[in-house]
Amino acid sequence: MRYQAREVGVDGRVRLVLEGALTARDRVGVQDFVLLENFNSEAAFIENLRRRFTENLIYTYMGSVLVSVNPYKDLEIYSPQHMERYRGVSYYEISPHIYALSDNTYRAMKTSRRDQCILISGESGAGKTEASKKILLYYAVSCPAHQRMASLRDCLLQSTPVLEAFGNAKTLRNDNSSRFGKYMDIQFDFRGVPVGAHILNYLLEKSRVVHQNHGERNYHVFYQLLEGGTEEQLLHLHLDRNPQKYLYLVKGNCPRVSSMNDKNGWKALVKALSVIGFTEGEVQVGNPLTRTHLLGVDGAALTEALTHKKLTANGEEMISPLTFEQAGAARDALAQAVYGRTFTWLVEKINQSLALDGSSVIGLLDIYGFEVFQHNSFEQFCINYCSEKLQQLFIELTLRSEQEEYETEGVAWEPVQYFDNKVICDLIEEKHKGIISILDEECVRPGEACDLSFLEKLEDTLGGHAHFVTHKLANGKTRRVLGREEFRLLHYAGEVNYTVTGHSSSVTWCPGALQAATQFKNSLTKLMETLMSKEPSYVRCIKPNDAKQPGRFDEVLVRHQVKYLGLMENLRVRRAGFAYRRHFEAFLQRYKPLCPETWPVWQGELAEGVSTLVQYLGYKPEEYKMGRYLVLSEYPVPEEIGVIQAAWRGMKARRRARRRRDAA
Ligand code: AOV
Ligand code: MG
Repeated sequence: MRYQAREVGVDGRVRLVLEGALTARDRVGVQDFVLLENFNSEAAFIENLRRRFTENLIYTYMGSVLVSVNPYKDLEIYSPQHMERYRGVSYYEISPHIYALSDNTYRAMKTSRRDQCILISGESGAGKTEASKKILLYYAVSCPAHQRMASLRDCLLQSTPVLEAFGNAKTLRNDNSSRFGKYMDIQFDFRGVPVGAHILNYLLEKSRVVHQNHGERNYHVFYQLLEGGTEEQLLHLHLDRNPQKYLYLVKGNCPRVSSMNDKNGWKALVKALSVIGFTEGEVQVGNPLTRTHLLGVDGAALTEALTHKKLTANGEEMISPLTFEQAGAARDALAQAVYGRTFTWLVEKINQSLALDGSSVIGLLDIYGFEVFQHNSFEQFCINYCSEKLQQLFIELTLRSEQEEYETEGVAWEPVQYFDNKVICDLIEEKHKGIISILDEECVRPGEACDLSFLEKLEDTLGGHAHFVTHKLANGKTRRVLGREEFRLLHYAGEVNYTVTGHSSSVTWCPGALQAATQFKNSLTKLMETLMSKEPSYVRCIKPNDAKQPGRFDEVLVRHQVKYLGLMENLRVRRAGFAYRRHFEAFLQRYKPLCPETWPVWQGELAEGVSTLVQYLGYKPEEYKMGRYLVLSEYPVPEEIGVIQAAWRGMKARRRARRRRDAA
């Protein structure tokens, strides 16, 4: 079986394309991995990615999945002219692009009236947030809009600089790393006009507010304010311009990032805040780490609260002073809480400015990507757990259910093997014996629960699990590579050592993590349900090197990602299978105008009508399969809107001609 892409001509007929592109294939590779001759070879897969990357072709399809490699440089491919070019065209007519995926998702929503979602995954720095911004831009700029909606469009676009200023920071992996998860529903009315949006945010990394690892920064907004704020603003806030003067900004010893301009960042933030509708007053007191009067509390009372604790002994209340460390921890906890609430408040305000329900939805998911540092704490644990869940969803939807469907449909099928990371998700979230359950139990235990007893409990319950390792070996000896306060998880994307003791007493697992983990687990479960209820499209982002450099394609690094993302398995399922499927009835209903035998009504058996139609459309026998209830095909049956419209146009023209003839 030879695989070739096809396009739909104006006459509605499917034609083979790529004849021209084939001559250039040697240089630029194939634009869809499904077209790879040697599709079982990982080397060929990576070579195809490399060739395209070298030619600045960062996007490649795998059926309807878009694979994207971070170019680490600005490419001139995102202009309004490019948007125009991708509007209404099918995947195979033009070079792969994030706009093509956005446009196809949009049209699928309009024609099928089913809610859609776009899932963007990949490790930290792979390009998820950039991809999500391009998609948002596409919808804001190229969807039809009416005058009233101009302000919505602005709010939609301006929500990004606000959330990035407060929720992104420089890490060792990414200069603009998202430290919160974001799911945005974009609401469309029945005409396909964007009318509103809603943002859900997930667990912000709060420990960063009080501590940064070497070479990392606190949230962008602090540096932006100090660099870009006017003299008056800084005076009002009692701030000094030099970030190195602040305990909360010096820990990473990294006040500047070469790829960032904090001054411009501040300008963009101020503009965005005013577009969204924040008042001047709100913007003035928005900075949480300043003096007490800005918090609206009495300074002396706050000092008292941060340096003393209330005890009850023998029914009597006593006030006793805290130690220096304890008071520091209390201050840190307060700073984190204030920052966390400020962030939640920002999201709420943004949501108010966007609120309006439509009749259908496109959901956009951009979360933190898998990350490994020298020191990994509770927050990395949550981030990597989230990444596991998203991978699980991908497996569930593309590998498992797809294969199960062939079975139900009675289509002959050679199963494709894949690594199912459910085993790791269970290890983390299972009731009673998962890591989160154990953490919860340890945290609520009366007496002084401590991080090390939590680790012991983990060892007792999970020792021997294939994906969980501590320094203790089964034979009673010690594994040297792991410390006594660490455990290692073998994640789908790699090994990570987690330290259970905090780097400061306010960032420990117990009791700092109490409730946070369970809450996070519950909100992720809900998110997965939301996503499952929609029709998904995927962007799989790949990071080409660890140096954040343009033009560098590190094969070892890329191979590792291709492996753990399950791209080869995904390709095998695509190649062997049929990416597109429709119920007989829906299929006939939609396409019957294309064929004289099925138009205006098909009287016979549904399956027979579908066969007639498919053959008329020029499909070869090996290109589609008839299941029990579904027709399955390799490629979407004629690009929907274009074809149907062409058919209707043709019919109308014929009718007009007939009328003219009759009149004459
Ligand atoms: P991430 O979202 O996947 O990481 P980003 O989207 O922030 O990664 O990308 C990291 C950096 O790579 C960006 O700041 C850009 O400099 C560059 N980049 C990514 N995509 C493109 C592109 N299409 N064109 C040009 N440059 C790009 V994290 O948020 O850390 O998981 O938590
Ligand atoms: Mg990001």
